[in-house]
Amino acid sequence: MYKKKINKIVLGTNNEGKVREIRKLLPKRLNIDTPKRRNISSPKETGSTFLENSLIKAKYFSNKTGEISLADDSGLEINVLNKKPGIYSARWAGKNSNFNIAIKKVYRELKKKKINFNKQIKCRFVCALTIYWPNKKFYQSQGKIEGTISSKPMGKKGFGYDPIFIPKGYKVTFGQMLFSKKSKIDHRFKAFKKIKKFF
Ligand code: ITT
Repeated sequence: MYKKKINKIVLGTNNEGKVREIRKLLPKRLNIDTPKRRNISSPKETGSTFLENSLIKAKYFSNKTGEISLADDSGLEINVLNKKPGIYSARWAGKNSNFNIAIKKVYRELKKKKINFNKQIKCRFVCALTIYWPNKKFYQSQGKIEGTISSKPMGKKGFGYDPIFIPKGYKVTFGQMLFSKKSKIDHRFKAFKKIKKFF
């Protein structure tokens, strides 16, 4: 099964930011479809880990379409918040996926813990990817990037929590970084490197 390169795929995500970034990681020759184009909404994420939730999504979209699906479950883990928002990263933004709300919540929760921004607030982005074939076989990978939370949101590039995440070794947030740079160091790229062989 794995010997044959994948030519066609349904991305198992309804997040436009992810669609944009995953598209750029995949080869140009690949035929890429999206649930949005087919009017399929996302399943409930009932898992307790990134890997479980990415499997739920990949399996769901493959079953719905009869195609091979690639799904991403990702999020931001903040050490002093006991790894929250973690798998709840999207849910912190509410029904309308408003990341101003999610980012405000991060600062509110840090304030509750009386966090001093002179100290580094350690965190990481995690990305779990699952490729699910219609014959029910699947393959998973995970990638992480360590970093810190910036004292205020900076930059308008990227999506989600990018304006508050400063990757380790850098002085700017993902929100200030060109995608051509982010996409060579981030959690999604690291997870994708491990499944690249299928494409
Ligand atoms: P799908 O389930 O349809 O893929 P979602 O937004 O609900 O979309 P997740 O459950 O995986 O996806 O939530 C992950 C959230 O974590 C996502 O909404 C982003 O806000 C955030 N996130 C993940 N990767 C990110 C990145 O590279 N930059 C900024 N935020 C990111």
